[in-house]
Amino acid sequence: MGNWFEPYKIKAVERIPITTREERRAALEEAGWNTFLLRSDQVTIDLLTDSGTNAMSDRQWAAIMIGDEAYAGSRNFYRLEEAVRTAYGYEHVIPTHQGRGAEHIISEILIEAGDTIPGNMYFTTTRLHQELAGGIFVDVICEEAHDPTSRHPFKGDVDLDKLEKVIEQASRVPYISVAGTVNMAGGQPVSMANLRAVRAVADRHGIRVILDATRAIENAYFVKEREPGYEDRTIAEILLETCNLTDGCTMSAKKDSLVNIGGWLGLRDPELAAQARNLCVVYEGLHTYGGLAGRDLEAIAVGIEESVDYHHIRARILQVRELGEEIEAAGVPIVEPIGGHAVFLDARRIYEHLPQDAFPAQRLAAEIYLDSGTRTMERGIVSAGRDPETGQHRYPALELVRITVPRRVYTSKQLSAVASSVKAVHERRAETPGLEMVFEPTYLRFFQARFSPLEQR
Ligand code: P71
Repeated sequence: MGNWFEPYKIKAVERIPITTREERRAALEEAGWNTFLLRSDQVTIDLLTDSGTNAMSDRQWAAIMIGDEAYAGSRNFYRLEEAVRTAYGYEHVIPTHQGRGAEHIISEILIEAGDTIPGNMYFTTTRLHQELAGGIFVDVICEEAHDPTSRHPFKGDVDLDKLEKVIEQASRVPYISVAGTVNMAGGQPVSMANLRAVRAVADRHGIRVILDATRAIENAYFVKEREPGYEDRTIAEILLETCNLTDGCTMSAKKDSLVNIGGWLGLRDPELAAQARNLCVVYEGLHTYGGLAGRDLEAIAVGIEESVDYHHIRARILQVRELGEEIEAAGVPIVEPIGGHAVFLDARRIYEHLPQDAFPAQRLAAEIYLDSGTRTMERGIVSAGRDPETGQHRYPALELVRITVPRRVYTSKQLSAVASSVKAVHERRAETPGLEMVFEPTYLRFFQARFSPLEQR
């Protein structure tokens, strides 16, 4: 791995709450055993997500002060547009309040009832917007992605045979949905070679490719690290090459771009862009602010510039990897290889005695919180939701807990403490029962579902 260290120094700090086990038990009961329902004041180390939880730089805080809060035509919008054109290469930029705002707009524009959208594994909000627009998402990710033990270097790759078959059988495919890195597969990258092949398939069938660029910079780091021919290319070059293979992208700036809120839709086709700007005013706000303040737009622009810095992205990826290696060294089963934004615990193998409908990953996330006040996230059967056709649970192959690392926020010493906690929870695995779901909301149930613990069988 080589020596790495954080390429920054810390100018402001925030006190974190230290709690007792009794307090955490009470908090968990109150939260229905769902880490999404905990208050952050009850959380010591918050590894729920890397989304919007980043630490901004002094330059970004300075950018906040030059926010131009004009309703229309804010100068910060043009600054963001320029930053996106330079780094991502899309001519048309439509700001949105966050990633799902962009997903909503692109889905509504491109998808007609009965359409099929193939993609390299679902993401919760992405798929939901595709479904709400009348489409059906079909997973065409490579088989290795469903196997937590496979060490394939690019587990985000599309299985080209699956893709061809889906296209052949579909009545219409408006676009191929490609993400890099693939969140639900464990933050796994897609290779440039695979992306080029996907582009070729799309061209042959006259289909668009829409990228989920949310963590495309993390993807670029893996490409530089692992893909022959890319060792000497810069992160910026790889990012641009990635985007050049696509017709547009949705972006949650809350991840790669080192901000706390924001997103955008990038497009090349001026006709589509005009439609998107029009829907933007319906759902988000005028097309030069998209639900964001001018200061937010400026902070994203600066964040984009900082995010392609090699030393930044290297430290980011290697900090996550170090956490994963420490957990793995304790004998805890994790998803291999360690992904870009998070370490994923394999709850299926940890709680071998629990059936999937006893929500093993949900329980594991709760146990880690009880042990140390560390908040993580379920990424398994609860997240997968129900099949809209049959109303039955979807049973995903991966039943995981995600330990997600915000950018520039926690020290490696803090992450080491998290690794020790995971080890302690793992040692108690045999005596841990599952959960029962006692409240289930209609949409994206993982956010608000409530559970109660099952008695030991
Ligand atoms: C993450 C999130 C935020 C989240 C979303 C849903 C459930 C739990 C947490 C958001 C993503 C993402 C990808 C690949 C689009 C979005 C939506 N991820 N694509 O991982 O990871 O962006 O949150 O800005 O609307 O915790 P948005």
